[in-house]
Amino acid sequence: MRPSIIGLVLTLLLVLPARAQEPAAKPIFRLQEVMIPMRDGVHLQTVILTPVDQKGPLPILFRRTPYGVPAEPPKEMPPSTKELAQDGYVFVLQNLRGRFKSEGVFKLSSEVNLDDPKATNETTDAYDSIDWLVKNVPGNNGKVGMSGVSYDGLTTALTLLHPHPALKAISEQASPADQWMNDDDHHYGALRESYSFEYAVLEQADKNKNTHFDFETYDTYQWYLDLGPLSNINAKYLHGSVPYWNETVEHPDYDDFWKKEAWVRQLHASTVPNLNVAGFWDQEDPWGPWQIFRHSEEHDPDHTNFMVAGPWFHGQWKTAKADSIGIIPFGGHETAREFRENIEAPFFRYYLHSKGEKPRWQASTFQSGSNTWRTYAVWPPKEAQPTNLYLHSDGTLSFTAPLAVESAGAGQYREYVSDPASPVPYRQRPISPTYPGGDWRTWEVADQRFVDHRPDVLTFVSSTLDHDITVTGQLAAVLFASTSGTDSDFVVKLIDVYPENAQKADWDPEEGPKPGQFAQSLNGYELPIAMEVRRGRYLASYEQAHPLTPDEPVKWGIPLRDHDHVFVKGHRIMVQVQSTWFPLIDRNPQKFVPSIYQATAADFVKATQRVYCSPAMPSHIELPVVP
Ligand code: PG9
Repeated sequence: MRPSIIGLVLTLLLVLPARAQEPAAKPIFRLQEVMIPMRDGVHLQTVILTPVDQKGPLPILFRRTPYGVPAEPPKEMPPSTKELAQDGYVFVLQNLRGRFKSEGVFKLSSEVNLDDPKATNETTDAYDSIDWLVKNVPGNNGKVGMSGVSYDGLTTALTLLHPHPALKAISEQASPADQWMNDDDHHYGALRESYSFEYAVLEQADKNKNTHFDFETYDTYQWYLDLGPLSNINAKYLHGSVPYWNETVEHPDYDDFWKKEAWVRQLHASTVPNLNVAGFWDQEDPWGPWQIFRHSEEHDPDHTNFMVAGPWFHGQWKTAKADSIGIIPFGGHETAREFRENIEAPFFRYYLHSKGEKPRWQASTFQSGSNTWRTYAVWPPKEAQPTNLYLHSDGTLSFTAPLAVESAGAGQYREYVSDPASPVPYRQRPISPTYPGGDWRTWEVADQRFVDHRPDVLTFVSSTLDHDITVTGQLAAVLFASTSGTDSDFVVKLIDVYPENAQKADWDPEEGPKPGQFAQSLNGYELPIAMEVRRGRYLASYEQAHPLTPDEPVKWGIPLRDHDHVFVKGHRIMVQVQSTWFPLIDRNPQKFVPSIYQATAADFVKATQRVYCSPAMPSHIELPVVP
């Protein structure tokens, strides 16, 4: 027996009997369930968790969720709230109207009509609940905070439109702001097919649970392909039973329905101190927090609007450590714990316990590539210089614009055929369902070599960098591109290519890698930094779809969101361009039809796509380079 095994056996012999006699852990909170009345008489199921060792008055930390509230008090603090709990809070959790035991109808809606005094919505429900809580929860100090991730972040953020006076601080984390423009359901009008379908089922198929759609096919790529036109979702599966899905397919364009959903359009000031939190690799709501931050910045004389962003998947800052994402390490940092300890807990401590100090920065990020925490007096930092990185027709990328000589004749462009019958997968197949979580969480950091070889993916790559390139701020792509069809999508990916020898092999030189281990290496890894899609029919107007003119090159502006990343010396920069991204984005028929959601199988046609790289039409990426 090896010494370590002997030690383990002894430890088990000593510890196990002792453990068996240990009394069960005592709850650290008392749990009380109440039904809180709203202004229209609807009651909402609410759980109040009071610390058993409460000494004096405490602030309330309130979270409103569609996902269910606990029936039992926790025996130990979950990692997500450990650091906060040390300051002492009464935690309150509430099911949204129409979910679980809460009365009323769950509309999956962010519409807030402040002009209608009779209307109820998530803003008024939060207001009425806070009013009840400060009057009825024993031992509260009259100060309420709200925070939550994603839907719970949305219900937090919606309080900004009409906050209760007792609401002293909030932290919206990964809240959507405009579901047609760039959050969970669409990106610039391109439907996030797999996500919006699976999420609508998750939340609206059954009031009393979160429902996972039962796919008959293991690889969901195959399921969505076999489904054919999108109208088959209702025809074959839902039969009109899921209201949000019906609304989605009835409103393809950016019409009044979506504009009302886009609640952030009503926000023009910082109305409550707010710590906005975003993940750079958030696969659901990477954009909303930046919009909420920017809208609040329109009037913030007291500097109460803050932005934090890190290299995280959706909600990863609430996991125990976040010392890596996928196989990308964060240089020894436990970014989630560090965020909670150094930013989130002090923020609420200052506003709800009147202790410590207010953040001195406007934005703080964990910058990827350099793996360091940064703070910024203003975002984006003034010193960032807009710098163009050009696509060349020989497949290279460089900071010099294309010359006339290199782009004579067919050298003006590169082309490929996009076939909706064989769309480019958005991540390596087999593609698991979106829920429960699984691989979905980290698909945005997946190595893009899995599509390198496809004839319908164009690749442009720079030479090896001889110095670090830091990009901090908003990125964008500008493509000059044409299609032989009358509608089409272009997807752009900005990629950080690791050196071939980024990492030493850590396998036995004799035995070689264990199964699967060879692929788990950073050598030559193609890490996406920014990715986005645009749909041709909405190039001229979001409100009214227009056909494209076949083979006529036009300018495609493709915003790539806010980032803070260092492309490190020795790496290369890559750009991939493609026209399908399936089943994340529904297939564009490539033939203009009034609504893609009503397209028939015969409408889906192949198209020849051209990306121009000439002095007159220099496709490029706009990078905010910090000198
Ligand atoms: N991304 C989810 C969501 C938020 C808001 C509206 C719809 C969906 C979530 O994770 O909660």
